[in-house]
Amino acid sequence: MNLSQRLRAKTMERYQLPPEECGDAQLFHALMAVTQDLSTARPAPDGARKLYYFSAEFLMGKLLSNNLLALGLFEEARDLLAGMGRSLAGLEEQEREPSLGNGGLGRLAACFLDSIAALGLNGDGVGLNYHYGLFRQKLADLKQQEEPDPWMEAESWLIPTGKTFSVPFGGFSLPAVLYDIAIPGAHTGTAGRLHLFDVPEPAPAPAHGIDFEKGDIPHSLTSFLYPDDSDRAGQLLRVYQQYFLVSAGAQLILSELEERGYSPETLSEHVVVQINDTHPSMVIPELIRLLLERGLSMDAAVEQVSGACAYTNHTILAEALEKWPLEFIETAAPQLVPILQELDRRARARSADPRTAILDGEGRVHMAHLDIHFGRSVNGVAALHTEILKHTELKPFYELYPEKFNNKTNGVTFRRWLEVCNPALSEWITAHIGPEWKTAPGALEGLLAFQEDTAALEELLSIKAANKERLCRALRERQGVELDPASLFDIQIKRLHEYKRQQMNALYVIYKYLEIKGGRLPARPITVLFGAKAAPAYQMAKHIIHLILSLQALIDADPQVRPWLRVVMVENYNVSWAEQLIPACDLSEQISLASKEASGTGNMKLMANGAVTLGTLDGANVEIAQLVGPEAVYTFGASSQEVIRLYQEGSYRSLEQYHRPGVEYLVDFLVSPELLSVGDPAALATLWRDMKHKDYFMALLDTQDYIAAKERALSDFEDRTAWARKMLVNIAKSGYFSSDRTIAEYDRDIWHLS
Ligand code: 26Q
Repeated sequence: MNLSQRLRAKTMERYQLPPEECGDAQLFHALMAVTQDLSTARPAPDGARKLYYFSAEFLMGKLLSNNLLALGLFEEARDLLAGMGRSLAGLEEQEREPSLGNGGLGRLAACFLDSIAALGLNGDGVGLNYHYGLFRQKLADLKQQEEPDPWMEAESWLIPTGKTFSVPFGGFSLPAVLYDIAIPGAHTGTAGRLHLFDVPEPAPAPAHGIDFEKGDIPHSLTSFLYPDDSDRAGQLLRVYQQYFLVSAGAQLILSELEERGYSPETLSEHVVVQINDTHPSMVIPELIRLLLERGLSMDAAVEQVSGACAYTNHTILAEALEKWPLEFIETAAPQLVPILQELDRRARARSADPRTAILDGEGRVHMAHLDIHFGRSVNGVAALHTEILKHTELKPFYELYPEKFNNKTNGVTFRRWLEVCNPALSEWITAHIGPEWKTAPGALEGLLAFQEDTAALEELLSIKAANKERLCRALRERQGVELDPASLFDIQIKRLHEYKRQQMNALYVIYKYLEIKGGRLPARPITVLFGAKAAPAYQMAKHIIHLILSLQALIDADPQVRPWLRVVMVENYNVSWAEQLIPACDLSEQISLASKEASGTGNMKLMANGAVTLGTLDGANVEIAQLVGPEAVYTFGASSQEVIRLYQEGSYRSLEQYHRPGVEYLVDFLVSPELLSVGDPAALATLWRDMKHKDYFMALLDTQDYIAAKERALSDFEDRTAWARKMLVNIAKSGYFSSDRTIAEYDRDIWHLS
């Protein structure tokens, strides 16, 4: 049966209507069901070794287009719907986006599942089924408000499996109910699975905001994803969540091992567990506990588990490295305490250096240390990041276990981030170099042959223009803002964090605003777009959102500036917004303080869609800059070595930077009468004081350099052919950042599945 016949059979069966007579919602659900049937009918890849990718977050995004593409039905579906006067994009309006992740780490896990499936590797994801996901962001009164985001509907991609495992908490146990999401692999006949655990009786959504009964663990355990913030009240619940995930996941591993006919003594031969940051690190003591229960000695259990587990680090921010009070674990999972104490003893026997201990003098468990001592691989997520781990952050561990350390530069799936989100560019690429890039993104380099082809470059510019118009329509419909598609689209989309320095971009907006006020007009209008959520308890991040929204309001109301400069914060930035914003971007803002952004992955998606990067030499920007060369990227700012030195010496003085010429007046604008008349004086004053006196992430250090680099980019943009060439080089060189390449490296160096 072809897709058209399947769809007809489905709508007749469900609604007794032919597809043409169905509403969008009916048609969406029927197409989802067809897609789901075809995905679940596929077998798992085989192999004696199986990977379990453990992650607290999987930011999957909508799945209809993605899964159709993987099944090889994307074009057929598009044409079929077009014949009925509908579109895939229109139907996807009906799909709710599961927001089971904060940002980069969660989206990386989703890209990895897509690539694992596409490479036909025997591997599944293991995570939690948060009912309200990360909060939904509302922007009102120039502030962020948080609301629950109930994404689950009666019909969704979740498949009940009927499997349940019992998780033993201190004082009670709780069934972990397993749901699966099928992950069809592109260009293979197989499918992987995302396993999501849930409580049997989830609590209903809170009436207001995202506060809920944190004590009611049995019902609220999977209510929300904990944002990366400092909300201490929720920390114990987060430990419960983590133990629930790893205990159920470890039991799933051992039951599958048995089903496959292998004994627990052979765990490390048949299982590999990739630990996505430290959030699932308790899987190590939990697997040891379960192996002890199955009769292994402590030595054998430790050996098997250490041989199965591998750890990925995603951060060098000290405050984001998890250290849980042992007392939390004593409450949530007391049975792990003696195992952790034994592992600490063993670690101390290997190294007398107290910096490598698992339990510190303050009764805290260092989760990363657990992974490094009792796992067989430690990887960073970009070349620079891995070097910093080896020589600075994790130096004592690198000295102890140099052979465990390796780099796996992140990647993104080009299926979602180019083929699905930018069909016009995809077709243009195929028209010029053929379809090989779809299975081997390295083939994009073939585009370099068109650098002098002015007709091709013109087409590239038209595609970008059309994508900008598409974004303008979306913003008009969803947010009621009217933008000028002929302006330059300067885009910064990522979680709100001081180290990512959205505040520095805001200082640029102030600079440009004052220039325009002074009669110095830019060559062309500029639209600065932001998309960012702030963790609910992260006050400074919320003040930065407030600053951006205040600038947006100030400029919108100013007839002198508005034609030349616009600022827009998209509400509730998520995967679906990213799919609209990325193809429409001219200038990609990647301006973190050097050494602080482990990799970045938005930078890669934007590059692949023909945006030119304006960035510091941080994370994967370093590799982007090396690949495209100095003509096709704008880099600026202090180097990671300089920044690391400033931190080590404690010699950064924000006030000195503030008094540098060209900085003070920009910072002082935060408390100017103009801005105070729009925004909240208390919030703006707090932010102003913080920038002057703290500036922990050295925004003022790089501000002038940033402004200069951005001015250069804006002026270069006016040579449209030269700019199109930069776009072309970026697209051509982006193939390296395919997550298919990243996953092939994980397999080659760590997993050994194929
Ligand atoms: C920790 C403790 C308690 C509560 C929450 C957390 C927590 C939650 C999420 C800590 C960190 C995260 C998320 C981190 C993250 O997204 N890191 C990003 O990972 C990307 C993929 O490797 C990189 O590209 C980014 O550079 C990195 O910031």
